[in-house]
Amino acid sequence: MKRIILTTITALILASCTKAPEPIYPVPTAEQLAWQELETYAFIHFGLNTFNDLEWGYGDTPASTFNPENLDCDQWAATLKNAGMKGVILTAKHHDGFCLWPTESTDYNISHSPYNNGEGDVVKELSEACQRHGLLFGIYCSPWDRHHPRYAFPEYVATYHQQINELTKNYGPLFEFWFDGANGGDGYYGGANETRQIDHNKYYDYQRAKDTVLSRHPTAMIFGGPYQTVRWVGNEKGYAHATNWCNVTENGAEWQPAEVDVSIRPGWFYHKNEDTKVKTINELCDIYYKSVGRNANLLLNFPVTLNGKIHPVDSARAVEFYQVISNELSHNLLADAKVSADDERGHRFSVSKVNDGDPETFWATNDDYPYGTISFSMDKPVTMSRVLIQEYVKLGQRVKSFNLEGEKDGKWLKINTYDTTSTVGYKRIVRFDPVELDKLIINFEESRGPLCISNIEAY
Ligand code: FUL
Repeated sequence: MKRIILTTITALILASCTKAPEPIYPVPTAEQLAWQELETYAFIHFGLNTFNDLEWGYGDTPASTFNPENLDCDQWAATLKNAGMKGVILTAKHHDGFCLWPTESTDYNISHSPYNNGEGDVVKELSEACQRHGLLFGIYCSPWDRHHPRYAFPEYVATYHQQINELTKNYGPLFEFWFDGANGGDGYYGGANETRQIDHNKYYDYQRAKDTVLSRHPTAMIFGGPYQTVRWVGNEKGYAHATNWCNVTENGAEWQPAEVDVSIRPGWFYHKNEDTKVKTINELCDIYYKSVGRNANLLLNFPVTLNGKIHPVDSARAVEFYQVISNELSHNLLADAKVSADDERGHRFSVSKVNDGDPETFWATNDDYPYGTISFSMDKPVTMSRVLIQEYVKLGQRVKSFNLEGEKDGKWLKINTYDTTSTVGYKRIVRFDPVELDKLIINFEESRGPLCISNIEAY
């Protein structure tokens, strides 16, 4: 008896010492991973364009036209919070050059507008509202400046860095800094009214900009420019590609997760004639599944209106969208299922780790087994239409393709998903027509190395 106990204990110790798979590079930094876990946050486009029915102000619109009558950043923050957003990024300065804070770098700013008798500071108001409502705060400060007389010359670069300096110094913690990719072209430029071109990778001194941001906000992500830590998904329509690697390309050297930026209306800024064009719940849900469900973050834009509030239609739509998604993904049908797999890397990485609710544990296969089949047996049949999978990406993104099958009363079924079943990454959600099953089978067909799967859910 004693010997049996000892042998069992030794076996358990050996099993728990099994080594984790070697990482497959690149892997995320802790900050990038924390950012990926945010999943959804908001954009606010607001500025002179709002008051002049423009998307890209030329840079000559008078500062006096900025005049929101009932600006209410608490209304923005409360709305966004109710829409499940984890943070908000504000256009502190758009391409027209107008600054929403009383900067010392240019007169073209809010203190020369009638708002609050020239005493206003929208960046401050929003950053404080975010703190009150438990939202993270981020800043968009356009590198391109169609107002500044010395844009494209060295003087403007100094002005731009002064702006970055003020914005990173005076408005509390930032979770993301946005360097927009639109650069150079025609503009007012202090009355020159001409076209100016620059080499954006060189002209702005992005190295210094990155150092300024990160020295004060070490956990912030940088969007855009040559030192970005997160990347543009490549369109403004609200979807990530069906095959979406965080390593940019499958063998890319750097971890750069994608951000999907899209507006709840056709435009980024408010236009009255778009009041009837707010995206529908179905469109917003589809955007969610094609962004968050495809291993990307969703940056959903709200164009604040002329009265300084998020429009009631946009606000109701966003909150309802959040409720629909939360309902769809509220009751995990696999939580109590019995799990088995055709390969497992010892006890520490056993298959039961995929539904233990702990993101730090994961099921791993052996080094010579870069694939695997996992099955979930339910006590009684359940109807499902979504499967959610997460890789343990601290060891790299691995899965290249998978497929879904099921069983009902011993009869095999193929599950045809609407969404492609290729890469997984931090999170993948695939949709299909509701199907009743007593067993769900996931075949991971191809992977860059042994599987490391931390979580699987079904709804
Ligand atoms: C683009 C800009 O040109 C648009 O106006 C908007 O700000 C969008 C988020 O990025 O590059």
